[in-house]
Amino acid sequence: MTDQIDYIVKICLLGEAAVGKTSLVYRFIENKFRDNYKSTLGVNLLKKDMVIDGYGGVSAQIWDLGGQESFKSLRKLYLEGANGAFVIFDTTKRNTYDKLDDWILSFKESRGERPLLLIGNKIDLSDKIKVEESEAKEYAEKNAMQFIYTSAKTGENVEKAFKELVKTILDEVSKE
Ligand code: G3D
Ligand code: MG
Repeated sequence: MTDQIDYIVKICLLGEAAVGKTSLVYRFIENKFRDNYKSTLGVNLLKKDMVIDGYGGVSAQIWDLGGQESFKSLRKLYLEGANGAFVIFDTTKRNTYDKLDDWILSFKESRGERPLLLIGNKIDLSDKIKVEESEAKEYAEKNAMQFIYTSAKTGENVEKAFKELVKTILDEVSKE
C-alpha cells in the first residue's frame, strides 16, 4: 500500500438491483464474499487506495448506489463529478442486460464521454449464462467501453476490472 496519494478518482457503480454491485465492491476492498447482504439503502461510499503503474498512489472513491436503482431522479446527483463508472449486468439475467442502454444514457447525459467499463458478473454460474460473451463484447465495442466478465463470488477478474477502469480514467485525466 502507498502513503502518497497522487490522484483521487470518483467511480460509480451502475446497473439494476441485484446484479452484484455491492458484492463486487466488497470483494475488491475486503477480498471477501458474503451471500446474505441486506439490500443497501441510499448510497454506500467506500475508499480504496492503490498503486497504478506509471501514475503512483491513487485513492478511489467508490460510490455504490443501493436499493434505489429505479429512482432516475437520484442518478444525476449520484453521478456528479464521477470520473468514470462500471456498468454492470448479471450474466444469468437477460433483463439486466437489456437495461444497460438506460444506464449508459444516464451516465453520458451527466458525464459525457468519460470512461465506462462493462462488467458481466456472476460468471461462476456457468450453466445459467443467458448473455453470450460475443454479444456483450460487440455491445461494449459499439459503446466504446472495455468489457470484463467477473465473479464477486470467486473473485475472478474483480481486481483486474477496478485497476483497468482506474488506469483508463488516469490515461484520460492526464491528457486534459
Ligand atoms: P446489488 O448491490 O447490485 O444489488 P448484491 O447486488 O451485491 O447485493 O448481490 C445480489 C445477489 O447476488 C446476492 O445474493 C449476492 O450474493 C449475489 N451475487 C453477487 N455477485 C455474485 C457472483 O459473482 N456470483 C454469484 N453466484 N452470486 C453473486 P442474495 O442471495 O443475497 O440475494
Ligand atoms: Mg447493493
